[in-house]
Amino acid sequence: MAPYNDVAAFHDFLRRITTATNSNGTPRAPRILALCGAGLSAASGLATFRGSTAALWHTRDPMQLATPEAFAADPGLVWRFYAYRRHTALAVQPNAGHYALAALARNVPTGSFLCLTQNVDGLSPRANHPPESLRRLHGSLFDLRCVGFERKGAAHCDYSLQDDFTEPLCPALATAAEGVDETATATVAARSEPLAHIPVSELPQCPKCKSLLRPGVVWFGERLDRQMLKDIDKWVAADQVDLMLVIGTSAEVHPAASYIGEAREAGAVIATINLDAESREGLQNLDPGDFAFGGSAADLLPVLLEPVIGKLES
Ligand code: BJW
Repeated sequence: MAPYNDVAAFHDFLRRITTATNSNGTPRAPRILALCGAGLSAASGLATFRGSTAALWHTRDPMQLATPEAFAADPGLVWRFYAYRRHTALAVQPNAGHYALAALARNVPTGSFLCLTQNVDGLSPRANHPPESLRRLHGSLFDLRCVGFERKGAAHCDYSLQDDFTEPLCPALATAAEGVDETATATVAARSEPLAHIPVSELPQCPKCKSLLRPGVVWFGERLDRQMLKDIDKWVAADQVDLMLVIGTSAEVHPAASYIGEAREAGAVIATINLDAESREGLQNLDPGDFAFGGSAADLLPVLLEPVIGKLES
């Protein structure tokens, strides 16, 4: 058996699944699932959450800010963090990894490729990834919704807004990106000075009910969009999955990470593309026939997917 990091063997496998035929000789569409994480956007200059390229924001752990509890305790602080993230995401460009996945979606029959991204940075849509093959599991930095969205009864408010790229969202958040080097992952360097408190009255407000708006992302303990999860489950259950690409994710967060096991149960060969993929830990969960490519997703994806997408224009 070829070694796990044999690019030629991966190319052969990819050609085999994309040119397969049914027993009656008709073409059989491949079934490819991808799970992407922050590592996909690292080469664009965005920090990851965990691992060696992870970063702190004003000495705070992003994981302590990405919670409903943090927002309830200090919405101004959490909004500052997201204003900074919006600003940084808009200041960088999609990389060759985003473009390669978008090209894969365009070069296989409709419905053959489903790309699940945990990233909220909007770089896959900006690389023109066809929306019908992309599921944004954890929402988007550029979606907003009323805090009343989660409430029941009279306090419920259904206001939400997609793709709002306004900068700054309100005057109080104008300084959130101050002192930021817009191109490097090191930007969120620890800065220990206290941040000025922003009162709720100065934060983005719901135009419908005047409550607070919040970022349209999924925080810990929050439910992912139910319909989206149902659709993904339906896609996975529909037939054998040939290939699961696990790209730039620590695969620590569920339910996203659970799709790796589900794809394996549906017959998929797993191909991991991650800086750490060939470390001892990275190779631990490899089954015979799986692939693991250690390196940057931006460098590896265009090469690995070449049999289907051709050479990416640079
Ligand atoms: C490179 C690279 C390069 C670097 N090239 N690679 C089952 C078991 C245990 C726990 C749970 C479970 N089910 C649910 C839970 C609880 C919880 C959870 O998973 N906890 C775990 C941490 C233990 N899950 C939840 O709470 C979820 N909700 C839920 O399950 O609700 C259930 C419910 C039901 C009914 C009612 C109510 C609720 C929600 C999870 C939401 C996650 N949200 C965040 C924040 C989003 C907003 C924001 O961005 O601020 O999503 S957390 C954060 O982690 C973010 C990411 O999308 C996510 C994943 O991180 P990711 O992308 O993998 O990044 P990193 O940094 O971890 O990894 C980067 C990788 O890239 C590394 O491996 C590097 O090596 C690599 N890399 N450079 C390639 N150039």
